[in-house]
Amino acid sequence: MAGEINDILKSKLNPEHYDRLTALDNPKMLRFVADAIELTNPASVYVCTDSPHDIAYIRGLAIKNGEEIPLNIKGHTCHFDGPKDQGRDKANTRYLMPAGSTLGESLNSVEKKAGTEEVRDLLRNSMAGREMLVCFWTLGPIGSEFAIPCIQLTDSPYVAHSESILYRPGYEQFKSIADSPDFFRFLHSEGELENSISKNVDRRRVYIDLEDEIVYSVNTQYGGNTIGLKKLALRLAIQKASRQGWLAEHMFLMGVHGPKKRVTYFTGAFPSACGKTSTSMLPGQSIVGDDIAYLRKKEGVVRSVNVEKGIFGIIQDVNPKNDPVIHKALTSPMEVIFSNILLDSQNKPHWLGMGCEIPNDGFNFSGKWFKGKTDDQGKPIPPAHKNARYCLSIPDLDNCDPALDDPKGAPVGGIVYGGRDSSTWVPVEQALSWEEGIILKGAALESETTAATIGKEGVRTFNLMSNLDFVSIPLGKYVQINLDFAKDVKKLPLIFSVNYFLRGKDGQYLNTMADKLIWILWAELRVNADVDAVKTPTGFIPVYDDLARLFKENLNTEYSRDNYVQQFTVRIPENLAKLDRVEKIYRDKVPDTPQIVFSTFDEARKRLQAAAGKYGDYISPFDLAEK
Ligand code: SPV
Ligand code: MN
Repeated sequence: MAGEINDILKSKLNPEHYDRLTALDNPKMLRFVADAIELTNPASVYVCTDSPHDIAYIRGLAIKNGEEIPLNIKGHTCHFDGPKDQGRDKANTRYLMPAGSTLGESLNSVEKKAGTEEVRDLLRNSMAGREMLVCFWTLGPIGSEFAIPCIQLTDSPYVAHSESILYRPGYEQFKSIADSPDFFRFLHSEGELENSISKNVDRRRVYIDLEDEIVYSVNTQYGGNTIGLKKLALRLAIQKASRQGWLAEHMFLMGVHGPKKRVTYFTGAFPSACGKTSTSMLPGQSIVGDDIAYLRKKEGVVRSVNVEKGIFGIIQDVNPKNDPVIHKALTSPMEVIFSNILLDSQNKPHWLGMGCEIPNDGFNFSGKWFKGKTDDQGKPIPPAHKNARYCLSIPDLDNCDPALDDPKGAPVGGIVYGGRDSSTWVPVEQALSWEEGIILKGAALESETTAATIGKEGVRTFNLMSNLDFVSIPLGKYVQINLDFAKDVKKLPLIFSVNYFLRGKDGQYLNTMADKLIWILWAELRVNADVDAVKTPTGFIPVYDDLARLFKENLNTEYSRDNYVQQFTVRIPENLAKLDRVEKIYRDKVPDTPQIVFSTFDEARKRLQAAAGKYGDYISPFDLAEK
């Protein structure tokens, strides 16, 4: 180790922690830590190993410094982010790009030298008077080909505590990589605090250095901006995957339970707050992961892992009826961090849609809260934020799938793309082929914005593969890589779209929340060739009788022919308008769009026009079923 690095480490680490760090003997890692110490100037440095003692220390620190409040149930704590720090900050999240190179205008970037200087200036002395935590975690199952070692430096014990719940340990894993330079690095500081929240959110930055695989994050606490291994790592992983021929996706991974105890694994990509977690938690099914999956090909089979082992999920609408498994976990003694909920005077958490009355006062992200409280613009402050979350470990759930820690990953039978679409897509549909699935389902995905990101809600936005916020390569290349992933696969996963948010003429939702179970069970039957389907201009949809049976058997409800017609009518004008909108984005903003994208749009358009000529603009599925 270079003398200078050693001197820096010795100046801030006591002998025990110095020994812990240097036991890893990885020059690149030691240099990173020393540089961050010099830059952020912490009062002390704590090196966290995988031991329960160290995790308990971090948790205790979060409580001691006021970032977490212990609640009445054993293992439960609560954390608040500031009123202006309640979601991912897309505008201030940028890729550091070397001068002259670009990712295209759809992705936010800043010139690397200037951007690095800017973010390092904000990080300078940011840890003064505080302890730097040095944590090691692993993305993916330990010892697997999917695994990526990571180091997180942070002055927020809340961030480190969340990571201990969400990720597999990495200290011992780091020993096994010896002096390899191949790992992700994250440096985070919450910056100056006021009442335990980041004060200078106007200077919040999340800067991603794809070349050096480092992410800097400063002046923020919200998990999506700070938890390195979550969306910060996903952006690095997409770039890495593109070089190595695998996929890093914003996807759940779940076991769907078919007839005769058959389990078929599905991945599913949905934009934030559009039903991804609730799908992976459906009753009778088993969860591997709810947010980020890596996919690789092994001997002609697509296999996938959850890179996490926990859930940082939206708590709104979690209630005994909609999400019994999560609800039970949130009311049982186990490790849970609630964030941005309402705390009552008994230190009990409350949230929107929890299925019972919410108190008229308490404490929330705005401080002391009372019914009728307004913000600085006179807008009512809700009791709990719409993006309030819970953080817990999947092995603590009753429905944890045994594949969670399988180093080989689970074989993928189906891939689902879903968005918040009030007008166009039917509730479930199988793509006509892999190419059509990637292009007309994944790459054409649009969704109405939600509270998970800062900005206006309900705006229809293009969001290819539900991954636009995280893609770190030119978009055309990303689509091509997805198309090419089919090469050498013996049995391709089937691709489906789902839409839980379709509305009728009266503006009412056409489905209940429970219906999504039926769509995924139908998809499972399709993957296993157990049911026929109706061919429409946009894909294969269920036959009425199959749905009626699935509704009866699984939800004990009568599924009427009228429901089927309303939900599965092919809406030609809406589909054509959607193709036009999305095509325009590719033509105007994605110069490297593969030609096949345009030809596939053309074919889809022709099919829609031909069908309209024959049956009219709104085509009942029964008309097509008879053919
Ligand atoms: C999402 O917004 O997609 C999440 C939560 O999963 S986070 O990215 O951490 O904000
Ligand atoms: Mn997500």
